[in-house]
Amino acid sequence: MELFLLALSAIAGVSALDIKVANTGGNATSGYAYGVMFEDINHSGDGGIYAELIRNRAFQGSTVHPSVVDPWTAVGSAALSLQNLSDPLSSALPTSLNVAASSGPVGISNPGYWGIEVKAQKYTGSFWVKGNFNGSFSASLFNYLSNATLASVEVPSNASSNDWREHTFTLTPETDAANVNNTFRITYDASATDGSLDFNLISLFPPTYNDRPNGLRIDLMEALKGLNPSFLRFPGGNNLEGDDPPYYLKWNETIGPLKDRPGFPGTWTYENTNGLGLIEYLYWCEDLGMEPVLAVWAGFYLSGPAINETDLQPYIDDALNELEFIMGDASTTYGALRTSLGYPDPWVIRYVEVGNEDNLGGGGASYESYRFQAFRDAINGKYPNIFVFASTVAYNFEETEDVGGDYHQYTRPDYFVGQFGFFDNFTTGQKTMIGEYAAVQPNIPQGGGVNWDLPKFPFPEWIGTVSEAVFLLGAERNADKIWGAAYAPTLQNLNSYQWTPDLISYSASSDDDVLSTSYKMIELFSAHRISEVLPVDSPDFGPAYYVAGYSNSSDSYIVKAAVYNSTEPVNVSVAFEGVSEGAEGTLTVLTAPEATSFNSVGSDVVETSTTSLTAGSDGVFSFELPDLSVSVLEVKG
Ligand SMILES: *[C@@H]1O[C@H](CO)[C@@H](O)[C@H](O)[C@H]1NC(C)=O
Ligand SMILES: *[C@@H]1O[C@H](CO)[C@@H](O)[C@H](O)[C@H]1NC(C)=O
Ligand SMILES: *[C@@H]1O[C@H](CO)[C@@H](O)[C@H](O)[C@H]1NC(C)=O
Ligand SMILES: *[C@@H]1O[C@H](CO)[C@@H](O)[C@H](O)[C@H]1NC(C)=O
Ligand SMILES: *[C@@H]1O[C@H](CO)[C@@H](O)[C@H](O)[C@H]1NC(C)=O
Ligand SMILES: *[C@@H]1O[C@H](CO)[C@@H](O)[C@H](O)[C@H]1NC(C)=O
Ligand SMILES: *[C@@H]1O[C@H](CO)[C@@H](O)[C@H](O)[C@H]1NC(C)=O
Ligand SMILES: *[C@@H]1O[C@H](CO)[C@@H](O)[C@H](O)[C@H]1NC(C)=O
Ligand SMILES: *[C@@H]1O[C@H](CO)[C@@H](O)[C@H](O)[C@H]1NC(C)=O
Ligand SMILES: *[C@@H]1O[C@H](CO)[C@@H](O)[C@H](O)[C@H]1NC(C)=O
Ligand SMILES: *[C@@H]1O[C@H](CO)[C@@H](O)[C@H](O)[C@H]1NC(C)=O
Ligand SMILES: CC(=O)N[C@H]1CO[C@H](CO)[C@@H](O)[C@@H]1O
Repeated sequence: MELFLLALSAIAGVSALDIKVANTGGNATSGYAYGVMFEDINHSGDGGIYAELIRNRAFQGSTVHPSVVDPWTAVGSAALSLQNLSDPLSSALPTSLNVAASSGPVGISNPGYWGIEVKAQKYTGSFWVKGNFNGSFSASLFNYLSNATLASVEVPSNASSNDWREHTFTLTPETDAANVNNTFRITYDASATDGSLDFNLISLFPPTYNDRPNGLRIDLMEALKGLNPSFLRFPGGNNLEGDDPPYYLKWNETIGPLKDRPGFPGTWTYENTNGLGLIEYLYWCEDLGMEPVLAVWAGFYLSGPAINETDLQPYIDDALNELEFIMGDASTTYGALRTSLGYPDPWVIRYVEVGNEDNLGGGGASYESYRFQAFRDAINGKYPNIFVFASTVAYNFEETEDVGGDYHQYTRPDYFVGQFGFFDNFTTGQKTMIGEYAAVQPNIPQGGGVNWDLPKFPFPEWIGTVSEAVFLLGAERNADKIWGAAYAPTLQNLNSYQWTPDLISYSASSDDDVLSTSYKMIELFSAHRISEVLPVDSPDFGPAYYVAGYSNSSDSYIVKAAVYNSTEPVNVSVAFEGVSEGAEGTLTVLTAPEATSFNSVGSDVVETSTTSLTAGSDGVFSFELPDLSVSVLEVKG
């Protein structure tokens, strides 16, 4: 490659960075992707982005998490108990709630996922009931601090002791409630019953993103949209794998009517409803313009054991069935199933990950020797255009050149910065994604990586965010090999979580969403996509780290940078080949008051400065970048 050389006068200052960016000779990227990683951790799905407001709506349970009545409580003198009726609502939902009372106004009350946000908007609800009742149910939203009924609707009973009957209703409060200390209630006059009624699958949805039935929470979808994400990796994560036989995330149990979804014990201490299922994930991708990156179960539970090679075929077939369900037309068995569920148009899958972190927990030997290869061969045998990749970069598979991997890193800021050059030695054939990364603990004098026995940051901290930026720049410089990156975990319900730090935190109130410092950094980088990484004359990294490139979507030159561990501001001069004196550029710089600053409910510490710059003689842009800053310079081509 021919480098463009330019004489620059040396700039005074301890830290200086002079770079000259060529306009040819770079590597095209595959549109380096900032994406989203998802699994149901921290009530990310149930009680998170899945908009269902009722917690424990169908009394789902397992040997791991037996069914419970909690958090339902009785209204009036009713006695609540769980029962497995001989004629359940469905085989998937065998357990229901018996409400016994002989007289008076009685019923059941649910506090939602640590509150229910009530606004002047339309709520859509339903419940199933069995038993004799001549009268009307009352469905209502109730504030338990003021005892005010916020909205109420009469639902004429169609109940019968012969079979389960679904009742549907809408509720439209006239005003926004003052707080989320609200419950949803169903009440009725017990004297018009035979002494008890059985309830199941009691559901209430607010408006959802793009008005999807069984859809997603609007504020959290908008937060994700702000990241301009390219892909969604789902449905896990550890949650895909399951802890112990026979429980893992079975795609076929996450489709169809909610009454046919049994749920399962996820790996993060609670029973998943499976309301957020395969179709919902695909609409999520569609609605945010994200490429689906589908992880399939690879024959390994987190606790071990791996499925033996001779027993693996049914699971491989199952992955093929899943792909046929998503992509097949109505003439195929599973394409016909999808069509019968009301989704005639197939989706397209181009990326499949085999399992999750299969180097951990004792699954490595079987993964390397037969599991990965068997899934990949079968999937590519039927779908040659799908990029099937491994869940780790730990192994040399037989055909090293063709095998892509998934690199995960949770570490400390200094360690991340030390990894700036980590991807330089990867090969283009490896085509790696960074499926999970986060700075999770503060630096320690002796250096080194994470210590899982010690506490983690409660929220992403600024020094960690800057270190992640350095790491991402090291990856983006190698964007011909590293095709995308996703922070993890993405979502956290502040009222019940297992893991910190997280990218976006929230509670029942959409006013309290926390977009972390790392969110702000990714938002900036993701808004400036590089389609070609351009060579830089005399690269010199640290304390300023950077990547330079061209964006064909905005026809502009871009330099993304992060400054870490500098004792004073770095004087930067950037010249772009072909850009001359007087050219206009925009510099956006993110900083925070302290290395330890973090965003929390109601507080955003990230300061954004946007400056217009004009190229001086020889097309040089000169500016200063402070320590612990993240920045983007954009110059229209
Ligand atoms: C219902 O059946 C499940 C599965 O057999 C069992 O674990 C549970 O204890 C039963 N619940 C009740 C209330 O009988
Ligand atoms: C109101 O709801 C919030 C959020 O769930 C909770 O933290 C708080 O304790 C509740 N207040 C009362 C008085 O129940
Ligand atoms: C709400 O009702 C409960 C139970 O009847 C009562 O104890 C409480 O004082 C009431 N609160 C208000 C604000 O009226
Ligand atoms: C009552 O239930 C029966 C049996 O499921 C159904 O055919 C009928 O349409 C229902 N009526 C109403 C008003 O929902
Ligand atoms: C409901 O009404 C029907 C017909 O009027 C009557 O036969 C039945 O006994 C009533 N059931 C109850 C629980 O009141
Ligand atoms: C879903 O598929 C798995 C694996 O093939 C199977 O074990 C399970 O029984 C299926 N579930 C249902 C409800 O058919
Ligand atoms: C794998 O095969 C061995 C030997 O036949 C057997 O002992 C073991 O139980 C099998 N493992 C599983 C998970 O089926
Ligand atoms: C940052 O500076 C500290 C203190 O001098 C040093 O211990 C650490 O190694 C430096 N980190 C990096 C990534 O350069
Ligand atoms: C990359 O490879 C070179 C040459 O083998 C080696 O010196 C260097 O340490 C490697 N870099 C990393 C980050 O592994
Ligand atoms: C931009 O470049 C990428 C490759 O880096 C290519 O895939 C894409 O088609 C290009 N887009 C346009 C509009 O030229
Ligand atoms: C382009 O890719 C090649 C091969 O991976 C690498 O040697 C070179 O440094 C890359 N160029 C840029 C500008 O990153
Ligand atoms: C750490 C933590 O908050 N874990 C909670 C996750 O959610 C489950 C179910 O709501 C709780 O039981 C855990 O305590």
